[in-house]
Amino acid sequence: MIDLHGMTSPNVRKIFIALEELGLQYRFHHVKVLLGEQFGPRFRALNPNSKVPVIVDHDGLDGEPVTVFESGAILLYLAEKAGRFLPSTRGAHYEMLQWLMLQVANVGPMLGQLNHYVMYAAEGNDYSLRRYRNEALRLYALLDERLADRRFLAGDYGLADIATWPWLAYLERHGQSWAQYPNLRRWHDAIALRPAVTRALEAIARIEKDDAATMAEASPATLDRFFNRTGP
Ligand SMILES: N[C@@H](CCC(=O)N[C@@H](CS)C(=O)NCC(=O)O)C(=O)O
Repeated sequence: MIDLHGMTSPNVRKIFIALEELGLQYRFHHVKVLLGEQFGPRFRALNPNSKVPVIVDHDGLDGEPVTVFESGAILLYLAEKAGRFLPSTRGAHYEMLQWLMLQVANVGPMLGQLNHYVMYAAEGNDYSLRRYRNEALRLYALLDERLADRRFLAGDYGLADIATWPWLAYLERHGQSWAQYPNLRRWHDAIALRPAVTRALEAIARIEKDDAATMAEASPATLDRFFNRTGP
């Protein structure tokens, strides 16, 4: 059994999708990040970086319980556990890793920063907004270009696609239209039709009320801490 600690954010969605795709049994534990639960000693024992997602596999690869944080590392762990989504040739393996790393190092952080400046930063953010919007648009264009002559980001459908797909939910909120990115749209819509993705989205919908309840409870002070406006 695998315990997944998280909320409904895109980095956690990746893990829901992977668990469903790989047919691994899991239980979900909601972490109240808007209230600062990730900074407490119980959560920091799982991830000293105070971020979700985290998994605890009680039946780890070496027969011992294992804890894994960082969504990219979790995806690789789950793929190894299930013996799927790991390409068999070295060339294909590194091609997959490149696009997985590109998601973890670029798509997530840049789109995440743009979300922050579009949705939450009220004052004095023209420079930041412009910078992150330009980076996000560059990445949307890069993904669209990559998908011009292939169905998936790296070989067959796999970890790079699973990692990237949840982030595309923000494309329209970032002022973009799907018509601008026809290849990305085809890829996005094909993945949305996968039964495992439907199951993952159903599981996520069931916990949306927990995120909403946490948001309702959050105070200006807990939000300041969550957004790291006041420093460590
Ligand atoms: N690089 C990390 C990023 C994880 C991350 O940023 N998680 C956010 C939610 S999507 C979080 O836990 N935020 C709480 C906080 O920053 O205090 C990963 O891919 O797992």
